[in-house]
Amino acid sequence: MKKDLLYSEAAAAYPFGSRVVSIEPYGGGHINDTFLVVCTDGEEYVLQHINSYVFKHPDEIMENIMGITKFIADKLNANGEDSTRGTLTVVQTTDGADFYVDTTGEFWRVTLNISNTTAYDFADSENMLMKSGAAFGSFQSMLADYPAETLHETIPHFHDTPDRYRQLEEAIRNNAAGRLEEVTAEIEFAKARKADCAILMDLLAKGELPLKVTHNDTKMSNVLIDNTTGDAVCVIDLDTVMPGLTAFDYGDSIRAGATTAAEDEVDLTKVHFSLDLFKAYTEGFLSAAGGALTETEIRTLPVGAKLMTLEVGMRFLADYLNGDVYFKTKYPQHNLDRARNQFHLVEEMEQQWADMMAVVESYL
Ligand code: GN1
Ligand code: MG
Repeated sequence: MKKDLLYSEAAAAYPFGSRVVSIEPYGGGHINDTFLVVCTDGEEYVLQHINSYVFKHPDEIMENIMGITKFIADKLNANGEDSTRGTLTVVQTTDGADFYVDTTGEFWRVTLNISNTTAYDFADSENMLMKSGAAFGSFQSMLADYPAETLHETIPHFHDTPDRYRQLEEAIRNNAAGRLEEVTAEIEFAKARKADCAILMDLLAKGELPLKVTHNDTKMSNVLIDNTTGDAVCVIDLDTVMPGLTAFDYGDSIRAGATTAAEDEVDLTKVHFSLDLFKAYTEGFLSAAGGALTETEIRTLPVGAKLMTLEVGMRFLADYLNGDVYFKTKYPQHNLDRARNQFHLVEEMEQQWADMMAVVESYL
């Protein structure tokens, strides 16, 4: 049973005092619970409950986030840029802590809200997607000299696609929600791609792809876009910043951004992989991060796109079989609809594979 969220208790741990005008649910994340706190002086804060089912060590997440945001802020400030817009700023409790643990043991944090910005579920133009690509590309280059060995692995094997395949097999064996018969076609779809799952992890094991500090959850909605200028202002949702492959970040952005419909669009005739959006993102990402990438990293970017899409499709499918215990859902078939949507995109990527390869190879 889900506990009641003690958001008022959490808010009271912060120096808002009697200035609070409203606390309302905010954003569309699938994992954490997010609230916007508006104060009398117009100041806005983001209050978040960290999902303790998904994140077993929220204190380690906060240690990562403090380290990363300070590191980026120092670079932005040295460059004369406003770090309170360019990166997240964690607000301390009245006791001077970086997070608050409520009376039921749940973890909370507060960051400054970055005003006059929007998080889009999917890009509404090539230009917007290109800008998000540049934002994630420069996020990765800004962290290129971050001491990676100090980062906690917040979710082990997060983008280990063969391990995600194994988790799907486990969900099939358990059939915990009794939904197995409904998903025969989807299971076949994943099984037919079992060998593909290992491509990136094998190259990593052979030392042919380097480990970097990556964001790992680079969907369009994790970049804030300025409402006035249309520029990408800030990369958010730093819970999964961990050592990873460039192809993870690039690939997850493509799966979420180079599509003509939202991740849970049910009408698959509206869901298409868009080569134009793919080109736009690639241009943005490689303009910011490309200089530091090896030839193998660049050549395997399309593999990242396909595998991140297949992987999250398998995760949605496994969660459907497990009874929707991981991702937030709005209706019973939600996870299955998401899985079908993502598998449909995988299929379209496979059809346009030669064109995708040609785009990235033009950067070599
Ligand atoms: C989750 O937290 P949120 O909604 O940004 C998930 C990602 C998935 C994404 C699919 C920690 O991201 O891995 O790609 O949903 N995050 C975690 O929309 O599992
Ligand atoms: Mg997230």
